[in-house]
Amino acid sequence: MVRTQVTIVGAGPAGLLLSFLLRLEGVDVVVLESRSREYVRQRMRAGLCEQATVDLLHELGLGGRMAAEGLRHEGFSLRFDGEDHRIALTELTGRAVTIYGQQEIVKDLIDAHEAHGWPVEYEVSDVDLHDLDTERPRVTYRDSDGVAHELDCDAVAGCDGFHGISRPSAPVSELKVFDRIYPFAWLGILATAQPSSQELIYNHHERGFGLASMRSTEISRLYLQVPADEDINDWSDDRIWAELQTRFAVHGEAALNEGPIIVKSVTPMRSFVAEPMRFGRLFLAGDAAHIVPPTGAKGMNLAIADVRVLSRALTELVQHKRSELVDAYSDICLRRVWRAEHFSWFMTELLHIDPYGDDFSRRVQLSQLRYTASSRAASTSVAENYVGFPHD
Ligand code: RFL
Ligand code: PHB
Repeated sequence: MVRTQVTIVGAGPAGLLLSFLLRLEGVDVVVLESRSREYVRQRMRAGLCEQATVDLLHELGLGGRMAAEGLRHEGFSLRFDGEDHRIALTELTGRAVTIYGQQEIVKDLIDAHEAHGWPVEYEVSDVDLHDLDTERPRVTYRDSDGVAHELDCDAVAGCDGFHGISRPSAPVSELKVFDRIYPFAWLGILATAQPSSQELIYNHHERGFGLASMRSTEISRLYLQVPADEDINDWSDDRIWAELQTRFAVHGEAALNEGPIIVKSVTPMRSFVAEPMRFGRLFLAGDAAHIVPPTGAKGMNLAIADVRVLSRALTELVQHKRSELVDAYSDICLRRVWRAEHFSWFMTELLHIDPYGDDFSRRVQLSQLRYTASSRAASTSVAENYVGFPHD
């Protein structure tokens, strides 16, 4: 049995940032990750960082590459009826967002760990959590060679994403779950093609929603609304480009630059919250506790906000034996989580075509789009939520 203070399950953005913050405070940490180092560094996910996320990474000395390679965006476009309506984020809120891939943040965090000599255990299996309702929980697992280990700790941070083992380790009766499954998914591609616009385009079209994002001035990241059970094999590259050009057309003209597709995948859409984000000495953070549909670009930003609160709470608990902050952890985080849940749901409903919608829902949707685009009050509300709220 090995003694540590905090066991972190999962080395995505939540787990790695929590490990970084706790280790800066001198807390003893073990990080367990089921995937390989290479897989974690390459996994393609989010792209958009809120101002508070960017500020935090700079504060921690982790923002060097982001400052050089990230793209600061001061607005985005709502496109419907083939016309663009700019949401002037910075003019309306004084803040901006930054395009910088989640896997770049993950790489920066892994590089920082390695520079400090802080280990992460990759390719572990059979992670199991025990005695979570006591002050000395235990974690058992097998390392990459299949050798069994046992950790004795003060707290476990469940940062293992939506499909991890942490949330299901709490008794079903202790967590209340809220969720919504949408009748559509996103087909996402990464293409070697210059973005056709300097800003993101959220495009509402009668054939379905589309999003034109980017990873750099040379790489486009594009998404299409497709049915929930869509098979990626039904989408040849030609079919994807044809559908994108139809949905993004301006006055009937093709409006996107095309290029070779490097990656394509289908992502289901859901909203999900587990309350509270704690059971005994198990603390859930990031996607392990909540999921938002990607339309609001909130998932990774929420994960980062959670672990910022959690790192302070766990430091107080394990270094100073004070439990006020761990007791407040779930309530503090859930306020931000539910704001993001509402905004992500709102943006999803605003922009997608509901296959079960009727003429009434279509008319009110179009009215809300026009109102969002034309009213300063409505666009300010969207902009304020989109750039995100300051950390507590
Ligand atoms: P992650 O990233 O899923 O990391 C969890 C880690 O835990 C590991 N793991 C385990 N390890 C040990 N034992 C087990 N039993 C384990 N089970 C799992 C996994 O291998 C993994 O390494 O969760 P985390 O850290 O909470 O981070 C959350 C974000 O990844 C997620 O919210 C975002 O990607 C969501 N998201 C977006 N968020 C934004 O803020 N802005 C965006 O622009 C944005 N766009 C998106 C997105 C997510 C998308 N997809 C693919 C779901 C766009 C898309 C298409
Ligand atoms: C992305 O670039 O992957 C991205 C950007 C904005 C979103 C979702 C995804 O709302």
